[in-house]
Amino acid sequence: MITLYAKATSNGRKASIMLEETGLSYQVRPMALERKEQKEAWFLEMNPNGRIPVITDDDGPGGAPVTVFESGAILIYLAEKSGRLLPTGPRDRARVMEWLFFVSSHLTFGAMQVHWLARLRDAGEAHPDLDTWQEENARIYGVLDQGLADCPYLGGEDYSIADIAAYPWVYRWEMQGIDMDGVPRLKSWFAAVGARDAVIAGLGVPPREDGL
Ligand SMILES: N[C@@H](CCC(=O)N[C@@H](CS)C(=O)NCC(=O)O)C(=O)O
Repeated sequence: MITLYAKATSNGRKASIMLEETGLSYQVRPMALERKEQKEAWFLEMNPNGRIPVITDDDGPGGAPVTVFESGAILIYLAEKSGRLLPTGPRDRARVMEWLFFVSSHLTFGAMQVHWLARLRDAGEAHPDLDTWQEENARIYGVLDQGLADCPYLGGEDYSIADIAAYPWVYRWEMQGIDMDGVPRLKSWFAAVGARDAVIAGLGVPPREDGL
């Protein structure tokens, strides 16, 4: 059995959407980030970085249990375990990997800065770096839009783990102050990916009280 330790945040949702897409059997251990459960010793043993998501798989490689942290590593692990959403041909695989790594570094970090700084602003503690990170995040959205210039998905012709990595961050475009009309290809991609049953289901795992 796979156990997902997560909250329905942008990084947590990468893992929950992927689990829903693969149809692998899993259970969820909701994490109370506001109570800093992710910094407790038992959790740090699984992820020394003290952040969600983490998965454990009782039936890992060779039938032995395994723990995986970092959302990008979880996507690759689940793709390889299920044989889904990561091409095996070197050319197609390289394209998926380049967008997965772009999203895992640039989008994940840039959008996260905007989320943190926008929350501070909303709490009345405006931070001078917010404008800089919003500008950088808007640039990253432009790169994603360019990546969709000649194909419907970030990894090429087929939906893949690169799209799953990006979707939960783009899902919060409004909070990030993004003008989606300025990135029309990404806007169409966002509608298509968001219509998938597994994406709709994964966004709600584990359920959030605030409905975000
Ligand atoms: N690079 C990590 C980032 C994980 C991350 O930042 N998770 C956030 C939730 S979206 C978290 O656990 N925050 C709680 C904390 O920072 O203590 C990944 O991709 O998994």
